Amino acid sequence: MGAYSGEISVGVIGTGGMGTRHAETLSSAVSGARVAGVTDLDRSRAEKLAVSCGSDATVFQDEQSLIQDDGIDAVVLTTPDDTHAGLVMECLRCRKPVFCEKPLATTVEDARGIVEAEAELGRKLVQVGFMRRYDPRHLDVKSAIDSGAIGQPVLLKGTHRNAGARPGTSSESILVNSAVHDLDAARWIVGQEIEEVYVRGTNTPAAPDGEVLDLQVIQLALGGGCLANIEVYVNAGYGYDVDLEVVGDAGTIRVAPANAPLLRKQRYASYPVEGDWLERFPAAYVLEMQRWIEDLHNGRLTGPDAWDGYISLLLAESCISALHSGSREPFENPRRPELYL
Ligand code: ISE
Repeated sequence: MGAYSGEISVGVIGTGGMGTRHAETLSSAVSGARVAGVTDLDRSRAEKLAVSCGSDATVFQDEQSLIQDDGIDAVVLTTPDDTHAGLVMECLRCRKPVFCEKPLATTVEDARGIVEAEAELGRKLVQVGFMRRYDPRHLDVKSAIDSGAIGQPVLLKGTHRNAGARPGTSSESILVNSAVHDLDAARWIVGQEIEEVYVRGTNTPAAPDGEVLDLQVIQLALGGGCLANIEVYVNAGYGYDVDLEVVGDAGTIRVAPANAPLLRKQRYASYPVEGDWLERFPAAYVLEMQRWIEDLHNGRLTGPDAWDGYISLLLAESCISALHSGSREPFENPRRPELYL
């Protein structure tokens, strides 16, 4: 990694919403990189994306041939969650930097395997797509906390609502697929590690499946004395909504309410609500890709790493235990290998 002689040739695996967004960002909004390869099970979609990137991108037969190709310097991985770990391991085997959409894996064992393999290599090659860390509205909150503007953080209040659950959603997958964002954001924004989790869930009338606990309330205790209360609701219906407020002993700070201006009309004041994460986080996705490419040129990754991905899955697993047991679960933070200190 590092010392690329010219533009970094990126291969994009998966051409759904996220893969398409990252490919378009790389080819139109980010300097120092180009989309050199694309692959997807749906070949015609991959062909369309290669053309729309306006480059001479190769459409690869499958993920392995893209990762192994000498013309590909780095990989963006946006396939279904349960394929991430195997493909990240293949990137590590080929010594290729990989930007992996969250979650890093779907099991703690697979995530630990990635951390061990990377630590063995002795250099970071993996970044995880926790894009809230690049969202200007979240970054404003983080800067205010870091500058001491609200004093000592004592409570974090989070909301994470999806308009509708995707087919096949289970109570557990909500924690692995969605809540990993909130677990990561909590650690990142207050700079404290989580030490205890407690989760309650309910099956709301909006849930298509009578068993799934589609609204979950996660309570956390963090090491520095801060508590957290986070709602994750995947059938909110009205739109996609991510909100965060941190209460400190000298004030509180909350992410700015919208990407759009406040409209006052017919005795109502309103902001639009986005439909999904692609609409809510456009700036974050550009900053995340731009920074990743700059870091690759500089030879040092600075974004959320395999360790963060691993910890988020360990936490999700503790949340699953808490959901099943109905009890508070202590969370013991494992010792970081030197690479992640
Ligand atoms: C989705 O997969 C995402 O990655 C979104 O960022 C997240 O907010 C949503 O809950 C997930 O389902």
